[in-house]
Amino acid sequence: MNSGKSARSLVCWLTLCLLATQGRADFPPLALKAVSQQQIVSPTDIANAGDGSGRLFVCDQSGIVYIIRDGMLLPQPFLDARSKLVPRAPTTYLFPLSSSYEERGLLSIAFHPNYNQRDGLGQPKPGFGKFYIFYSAPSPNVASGSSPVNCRSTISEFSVSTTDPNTADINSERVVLSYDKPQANHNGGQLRFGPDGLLYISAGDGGGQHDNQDGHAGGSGTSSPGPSGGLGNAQDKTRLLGKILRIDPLGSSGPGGQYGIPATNPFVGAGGGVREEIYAFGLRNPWRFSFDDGPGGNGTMFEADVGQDKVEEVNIITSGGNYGWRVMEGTLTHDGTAPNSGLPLISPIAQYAHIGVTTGTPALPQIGASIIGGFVYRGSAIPALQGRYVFGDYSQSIASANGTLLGIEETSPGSGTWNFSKLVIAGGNPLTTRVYAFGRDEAGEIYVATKVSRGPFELDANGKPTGAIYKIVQAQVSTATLTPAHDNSIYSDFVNNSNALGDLYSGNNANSAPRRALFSFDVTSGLPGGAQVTSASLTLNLKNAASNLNHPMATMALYSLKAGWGEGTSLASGGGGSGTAATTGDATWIASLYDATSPIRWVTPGGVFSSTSSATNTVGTALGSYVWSSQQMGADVQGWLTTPASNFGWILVGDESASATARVFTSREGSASLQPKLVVSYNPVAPPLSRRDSWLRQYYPTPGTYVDDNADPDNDGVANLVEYAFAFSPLSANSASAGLQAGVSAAAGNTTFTLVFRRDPRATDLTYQMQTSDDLVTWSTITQSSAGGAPSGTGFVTETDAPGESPVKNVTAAETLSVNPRRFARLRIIRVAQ
Ligand SMILES: [Ca+2]
Ligand SMILES: [Ca+2]
Ligand SMILES: [Ca+2]
Repeated sequence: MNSGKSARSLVCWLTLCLLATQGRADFPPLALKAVSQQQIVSPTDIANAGDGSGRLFVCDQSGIVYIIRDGMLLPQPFLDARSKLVPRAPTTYLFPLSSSYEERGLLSIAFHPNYNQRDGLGQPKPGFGKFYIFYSAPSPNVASGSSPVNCRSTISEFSVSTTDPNTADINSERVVLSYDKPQANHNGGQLRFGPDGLLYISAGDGGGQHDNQDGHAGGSGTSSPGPSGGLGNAQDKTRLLGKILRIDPLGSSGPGGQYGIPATNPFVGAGGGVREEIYAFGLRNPWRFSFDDGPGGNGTMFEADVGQDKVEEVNIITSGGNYGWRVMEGTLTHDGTAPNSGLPLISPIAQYAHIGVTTGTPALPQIGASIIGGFVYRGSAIPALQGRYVFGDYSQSIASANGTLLGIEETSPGSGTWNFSKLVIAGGNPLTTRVYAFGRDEAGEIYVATKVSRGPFELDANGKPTGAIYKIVQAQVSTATLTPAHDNSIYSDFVNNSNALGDLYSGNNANSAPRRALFSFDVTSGLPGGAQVTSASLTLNLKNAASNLNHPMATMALYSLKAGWGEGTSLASGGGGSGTAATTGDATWIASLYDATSPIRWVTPGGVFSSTSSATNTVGTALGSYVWSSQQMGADVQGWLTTPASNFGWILVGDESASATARVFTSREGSASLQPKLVVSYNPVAPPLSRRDSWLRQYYPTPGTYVDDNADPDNDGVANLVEYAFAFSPLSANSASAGLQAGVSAAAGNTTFTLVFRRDPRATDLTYQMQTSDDLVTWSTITQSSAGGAPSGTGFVTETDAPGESPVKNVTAAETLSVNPRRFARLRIIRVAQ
């Protein structure tokens, strides 16, 4: 049964081995831009309607669907389905929603592909205005014998209001498909339409442990885990649990007539009570799945199956596939005596272990407790993320709030070998919150839903929701270039010599006596606190080379020093190849800190350093720059940042295998352009906020706060959008005339109408139009500025800095009125959401 699977397992483990050692290099550093905080308690799904509206729809586990539009959470929910769900305590329902840990609730939303589609005659296509939600309803059925009933997983259709696109009609519910579950956990709960236009549904195995308890096929008949050898719901194709289902929600051929069974479903006609809704099986808790259906994608279905107590797995789902649960957990055997209901058992493409679980050869990385499926990135804002699958882990343990963002990428398209990465995230990864779900906007950009609190109703100490929605954006990588804080040379044949203020020597002299060069860098002041170092390289300028004609290339290695050392004031005259008498505080071959009477000696003459090199380079005799660079050098710098007391720098050990291999490098005392340079890339930082976002945050610090462009909360007669355009405060009264003034001056034979308005060149999402009219009907634009650009137009006169308010400008426009002196003017502000 397992031979084929074992071979694939090995491949998989090798893949995961790569990830642990070299995986992260190909994923770009990312940052999380807050879209909503303190507004949603427990966000379980993020979806878009595919209708060009740019809106995100966010499910809250408690039963509410919110809309985020243009970076703001609309004050009215799209749908409040709380009354449909399993109720909270107190209630007469036997299994109320728990306030502490709860997997049931409103779990996802999906919009019909024809949500906004009309036919050639303008008539709505089937599915127009329809969307679907997955939620846990109270079941009307009662437990009988060993078949407990905890709740009823319910997939229902609703319709959007015909008059308000931001409101759904709660009374439009049509239950499409529903089924009972024996336990509260393992709901699956994802709904998504595939590239085939059909609705895919993930169903968990029913809950409990081992898929072998009460209510599970071949289970124990008790609430305790059952005996080994049971079939389990996930392998039982007569049950919907532990499956990916595929239906046509507009069809009627399925049981109950509220949905259709696609004729191409793999088990159509199988007979024997096999459910024809099944698309794939052998899954434990397929909490999240998605399709690689963006531009450039081939529609592959990625599913993340939450494991039991050892491993978490990513699967590529294929029609009719058996993913192994409860026989297998990932590539590990869970119950080797359990029957399967169809070979092969398909292995995951990637997996990781729970914290504290050592398994696999080589060992799987220990990431966390529950996998959270994400998306293959097909957006445009982060080119380096293109085609890579971004997902996450809920938290390192159920009790903690430290989820991790992860990624996998195929080594080459179609190779079937996937590298796994822990993503580099500005501010650190793991996060300080739980990862709960991912979503995608219409442009293909990816969002992550998080929460700090555990339960579906839990608030923080200030009574605020802890859920948040973040957009995943490209981080900015910063680099710092450091010159040595100290450098020096030591000489094996002149054990009390140094060359503190002279050149750096490394390698053997003509008598095969080694010299070595030492460097240290003040990374603590050269890099910001908390920086995450991504790479480091050291550039040295070769200014002279010994010439061993039989040994022209010298291998030179950097080792991290393990003891402090010094740089005094010694300066060898002439070539300095043997150094000169050390001064107090110099490093020498035998002393880390020379002192004529009481030197501090190295434990090992020649310097105490790591037994393995951090980087090597081959240095010939051609003068100029040589670069040492490696992942270990970055790790060294990171270690020095984290533990400054360990920062003793590196020693450069030359080729000590032959005579006359010495190389002479410019030291920190040399000219600036030739000094040793350590270039450190570090700490991806979040990109700066747009002017719009930074203006909003200044006055409304909570991301996602709804601010109506047309409102005037400070009653100064300036609407919020205009406050933004003028760089005013929306919360304190401004003088409207400071933003827009008009003047008339008469001169010989004509009249000049002068208009001055404020412009904020940072507001690249705005167009400013100064318009005039004779009749308040027909308006002409006489001066315009858009996207932060300089004003222009027939009436443009000049633009000056608003005094003391850089970079705000005052723009002057004017018209000369020779005939009809009646003239109206208006300033028009147009905003295009970015
Ligand atoms: Ca020096
Ligand atoms: Ca106002
Ligand atoms: Ca104001």
